[in-house]
Amino acid sequence: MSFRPRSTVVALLAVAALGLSLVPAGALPLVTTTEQAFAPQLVTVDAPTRAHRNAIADLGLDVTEHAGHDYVEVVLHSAADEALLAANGFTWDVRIGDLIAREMERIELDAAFAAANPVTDLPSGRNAYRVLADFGNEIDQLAADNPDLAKRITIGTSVEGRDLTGIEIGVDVNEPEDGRPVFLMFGAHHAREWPSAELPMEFAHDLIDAFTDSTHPDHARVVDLLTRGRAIIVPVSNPDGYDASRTSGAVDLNTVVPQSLYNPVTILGTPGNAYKRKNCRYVDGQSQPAGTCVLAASPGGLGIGVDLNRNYGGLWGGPGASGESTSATYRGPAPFSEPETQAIRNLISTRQVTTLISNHTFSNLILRPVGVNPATVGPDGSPIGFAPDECFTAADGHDHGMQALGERMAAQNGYSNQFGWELYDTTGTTEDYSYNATGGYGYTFEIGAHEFHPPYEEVIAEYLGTTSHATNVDGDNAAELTTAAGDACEGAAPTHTDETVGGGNREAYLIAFENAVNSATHAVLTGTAPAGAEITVSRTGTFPLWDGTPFEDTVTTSMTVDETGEFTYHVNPSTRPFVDSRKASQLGEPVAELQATGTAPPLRSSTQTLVIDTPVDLIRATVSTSFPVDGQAVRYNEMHLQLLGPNGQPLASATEFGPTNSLLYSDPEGKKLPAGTYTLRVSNSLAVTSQYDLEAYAQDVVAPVTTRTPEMWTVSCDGVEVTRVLVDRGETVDLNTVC
Ligand code: 0X9
Ligand code: ZN
Repeated sequence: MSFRPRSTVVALLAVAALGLSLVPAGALPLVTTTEQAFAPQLVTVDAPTRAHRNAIADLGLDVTEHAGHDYVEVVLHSAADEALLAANGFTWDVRIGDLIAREMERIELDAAFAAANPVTDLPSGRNAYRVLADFGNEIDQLAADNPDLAKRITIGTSVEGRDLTGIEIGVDVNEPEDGRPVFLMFGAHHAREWPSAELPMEFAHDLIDAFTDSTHPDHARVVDLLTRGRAIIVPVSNPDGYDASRTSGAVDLNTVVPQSLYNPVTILGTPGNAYKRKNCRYVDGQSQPAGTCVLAASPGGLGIGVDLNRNYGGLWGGPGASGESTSATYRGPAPFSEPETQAIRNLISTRQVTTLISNHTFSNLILRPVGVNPATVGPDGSPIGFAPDECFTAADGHDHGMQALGERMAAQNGYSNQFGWELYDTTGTTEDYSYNATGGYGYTFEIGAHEFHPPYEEVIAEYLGTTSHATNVDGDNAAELTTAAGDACEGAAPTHTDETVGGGNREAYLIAFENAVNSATHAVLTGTAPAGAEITVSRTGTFPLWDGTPFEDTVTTSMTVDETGEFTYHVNPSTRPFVDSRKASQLGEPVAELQATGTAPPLRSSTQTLVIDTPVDLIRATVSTSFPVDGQAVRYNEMHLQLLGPNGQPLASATEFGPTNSLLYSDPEGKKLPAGTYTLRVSNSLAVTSQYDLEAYAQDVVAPVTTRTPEMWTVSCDGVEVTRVLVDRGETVDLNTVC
């Protein structure tokens, strides 16, 4: 591995800062001197396969989305992080050797930029990052200036009692709900990802400016959008964490105390939490006094809290989410254990959100469901598979699936359009939950090329599209992009091939909003009812957590019929995405199985046999290893797996590095695999332990129990159930006179 020693000056200052502690004595324990003296680093870890990247994330390290075909970037917050990486045999290069020093450099760059540019081309004209209070103040101002168009909404409160504030924008925003669909945007689930709050806030300004200014180039387009739909923007989803990261408390120390390399107050102030990721929950399930978070002992604020983007329901507790509370990806003690995710769940369950973007930083990516490798066998025994709406040929003959929409948005911001799982597995993320529970399209945007919060000038360029992107920042995700998304939607005509490209995230957001109001990509209910009647649609369904426990979600939304006595209700499809498609690929009881322990000495292999008496659809197998170090099970080893047919011919292999290797084999032409004796060969190519566990199953793909168990919306009028209706994506169903 290669280390670049971090600056001695900063190391000394960090130690000096201890003596000048701003933390009230006796509050919470301070971290040890060793941890304080370690400057957080951004390192590029050699990781040639996805399994390497998953393995690094599984160590509980703070893995970023910035990865290429052979590396992933990781934030090392402490000497312990560094030791853990080394102990597991990983090698790395240092990219930003001292994030604290970089933080101060950014502060200086931003101060110079702001001084030279009192006003910028952003819709708000801003020239520097906001602090938490700015968001609420601006939202209040926008609502006060545009009372019929914008209003403040408070969707809940955080662990430390801060408001979760949003802005709702649409024509006649204060009138009762009238059946228009919602485009929803979030920012700052992760504390340190400041641009992810800036861009949605700018989009709020942009929509209002374009609507109110008849000379604005997008005036007609935005009037149309805000007449046909509503935008809801929650710029800061993790206000406690954001505030801690941005200012280390209620005051922005960087504006109060002039910063310089020689100012230790700054070192203990903003940078102390500048790279915090999670929320501010100090002890699972317990409320805490405001201010606990910034005082908590945790290098870089990393250890404290729940990763809100692992805390959502539906497959909660699966791969890519840790059960260890100190991990960067701690999923929390239960799905929706955190008030921040509860509030977002409540919002998504009470409005018809047809398209959603959860903004993050960084890596220039547009990520879409699903979050785990589709070959992974899920809690119901079936492979997770692709999202059923990956491709969707609408009535206009064009492809309006999630892949195609991602592609159109990517043409604007220059990002790579890909699946969430392509870099590493995740479960419990916002868009996986919302898509599973509602069928509304959902994406994660990873804004920016290099850093969690780059100099502000880059934020402006990311919004306006003045950044020059090749395919993505290094061109380094291109290979993964073509393999995963390339041939997904063959046959459907591409949409909007004449669209101008390079319009930045503002244009990508507008395209997403247009998708949200486009009835070709959601569903519509029409009918008549007395003026003033309240029409409610509701659906309850379960989706398993990763351990198989059914987890219930209810969506209940309402609209009021206007004086015409006719209504048009834009809704998501009545059947949730995975309800049908997963049935088709359900696996039957094993016709043959093997559960064995074996040994394969270093650089040697060993074999086991699986005897199959009757032809079968598929064989799947998993080899796993673990070995103890200092009493702890360390799970990374290299056992490769190969499947050989009855005549000894190689059929499939799994050669990734990681705790497990899995393969799944079926006949390429869909024929049954013949009966016979199959061989599983386990090879040990990394000499740490010789013992392995092997499981193998031969199974048929069984037909669905019933041909179709679709879900229906239950429709009520003024609280009285009147009918149940089945409506698909792209369909309009006339309910006639409902009451
Ligand atoms: O890990 C996350 O929560 C997101 N990346 S970040 O660096 N901003 O933390 C990505 C979530 C969706 N991505 C995947 N499914 N991989
Ligand atoms: Zn994030």
